[in-house]
Order: sequence, then structure tokens, then C-alpha cells
Amino acid sequence: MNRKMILCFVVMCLLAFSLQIAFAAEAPNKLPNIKILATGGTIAGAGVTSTTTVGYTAAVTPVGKLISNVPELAKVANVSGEQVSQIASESMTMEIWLQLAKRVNQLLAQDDVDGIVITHGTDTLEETAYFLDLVVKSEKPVVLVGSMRPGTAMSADGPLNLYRAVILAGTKEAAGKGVMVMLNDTINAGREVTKTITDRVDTFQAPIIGALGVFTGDQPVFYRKSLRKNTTETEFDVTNLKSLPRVDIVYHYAGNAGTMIDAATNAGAKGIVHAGTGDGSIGKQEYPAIENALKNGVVVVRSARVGSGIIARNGEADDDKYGFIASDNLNPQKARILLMLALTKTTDVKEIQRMFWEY
Ligand code: DAS
Repeated sequence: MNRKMILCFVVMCLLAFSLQIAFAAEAPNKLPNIKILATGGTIAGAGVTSTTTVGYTAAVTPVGKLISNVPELAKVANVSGEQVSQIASESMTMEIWLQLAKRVNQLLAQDDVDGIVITHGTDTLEETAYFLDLVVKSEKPVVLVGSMRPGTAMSADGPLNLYRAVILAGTKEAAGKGVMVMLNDTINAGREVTKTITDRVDTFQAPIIGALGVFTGDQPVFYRKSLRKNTTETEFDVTNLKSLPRVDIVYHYAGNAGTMIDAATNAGAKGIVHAGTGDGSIGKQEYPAIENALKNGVVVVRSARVGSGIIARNGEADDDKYGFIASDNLNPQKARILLMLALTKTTDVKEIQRMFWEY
């Protein structure tokens, strides 16, 4: 090969190499941008040994460590984290809810945020999920994730739950499905999901209604979406809210004569959710306390302690006569959330009943 041909070959190689570099530099990173907002919980917990699954300390691992503990996240999304709080979720407050909701809405309004994952304790995860389901003002995916074992435990469920939550938050099909909960291979709706077992990884269920979908490997598969209004479809807006109206839940049981209803009324509750027996039944002995609450302007919602099923309006109580609201199929802790938000708009019981049938 003469000198000219060699020179030509070298120039061609250099050209090919520089084009390759140029294309590589140009190739946009097609991964979704996912923000992880950490609030605490077992998913951020640590135990003394690898077999400690009770008696560990919740809410000790910071969000940066949660992310670096799962290097696989970088393969499925561009993730960044913020520490909103660091608490076991039995200690969740309305102030943190409002702060979280405002931050979620702020981030989702940004073009460079495609979805949000919120790491959270499992005890009140279903409540935060439903609250956000009613006040987030975006169709972009918002996914709450927790774990039942601390990250230090053998077969910890947190890392895989987090990895899948990030995939879900970056999945186009997940948009417009309301706030979701991702644990144990299952995708649940924030409205219906509830913690059903104190200490097992399959604790989150949606009784009677069922899950939205499941994960098979790294692939989320949806089978349904909630028909109830959520996120951008709701009339609730936290933008200017500094606090939420006080709503207490009162549990009914044999022999109960309404002491806790009086206590809630005297504490200034604006609403009471009655966790009735059976189909939301109220004991005869409770009525003096309930009538006193109504006289003091307290709005009363009838739910049930049994955990699932519809509360029939005018079934076990004369809702029309007393102005009670039937909670539809919302359990007491979910009914409380909707009643709190309803009371930011109205005290009209007919309007509030409408909301329980729409959301
Ligand atoms: N105490 C529980 C909580 O933080 C721990 C957990 O399950 O996340 O909700």
C-alpha cells in the first residue's frame, strides 16, 4: 500500500471516530427524570442484625443512601432525591402533608420532572397516598413506596420496591391513573389500598376492588384504572391552605355510650368519622353525644370498622333525618381525609355527600 493510500485510510478512521464521538455526545439520555421525595419509614430503617425484622429503627437512612443502595436505579431513570422529613409514619402530621403536596405540585409543574416517587412508612402510607390523590394537580405519575423489612434485613423488600416504583413513575402508561402505591410486585390505587396485615410483605391490598396492576420482572402491567375523580379532576387545592380542618375518628364497640364523640366535639372537631359496627351502625347509647355534636355544627360521616364494603345511605341510620353522610366504600381513615378536604370547601352535608360519591 503506497503512502497516499495509508494517509487516506488514517483520515477515514479519524473521521469515523470523530463522528462516533459526535453522535454519542448528541444522543439524548432518553431515561425519565424521577424525583425521589423521602419521608422516612421502614424503607429507611435499620436493624442490629440481618435477621432483625422487628425492633429495628425506622427513618434513619437518608435519601442519598436509599438511592446509592440501589445502583440499578441509574439504568432506568435519572434520579435525584430530597429529604422532606425523616419520621416513622405513625407520626405523620398534617403540616408535612401540606408541605409534601405543595412540593409535589411544584416539581410536577417543571418540564424536567417526569414523575415522583415518595418513600414512606407503611403505617399511614395509605392515608398520604389518598390525600395526594385528591390534591396533586398533574397527570404525571406519583408513586408511594415503602417496605415491611428494614434495608439491613435478609430479603429486605425495600430496594426492589424502590426500583420498581421508579420504573413505574417513569412509565407513560402510569400517567393519569391517580396516585399509586407500589409494594410487593403490586400496583395499587391510593384511593382503595389499605394495610391489612401488621407484619407481612403482602400487607397492602385493595379489598373487593383489587389492584390496578402488577409487575412482571421490570415490566408494569395494568388491568384497570379507578373510575373515581382524582388529581387534576378534583375541586380541592392546597396552594393557599395553611392547615386542615380538625376531623376525628371515633371507633364504635359494644357498650360504647359516645364518650369519645363528646371528647372530639369538646376538642373542637369540625368533623367526626364514626367507625361503626357492621354496615356503619350507631349504638342507641351514642345518640345523645352525636346530637350534641350536630348541634355544635360538627359534620358526621358514617364509615365502618369492618374495613371494606359500602356504607348504605339510610341503611343502618336515618341519614336524611340527622344529616349524616355515608362514606361510600371509604374506610374511616380514608373518609377522614375526604371530609377534611370537603370542609375546606363547604359544611353543606348534601354537597359533602356528593363528594363522597364522586371521589
Ligand atoms: N412504623 C412504620 C412506619 O414508619 C414502619 C414502616 O412499616 O414503615 O410506618
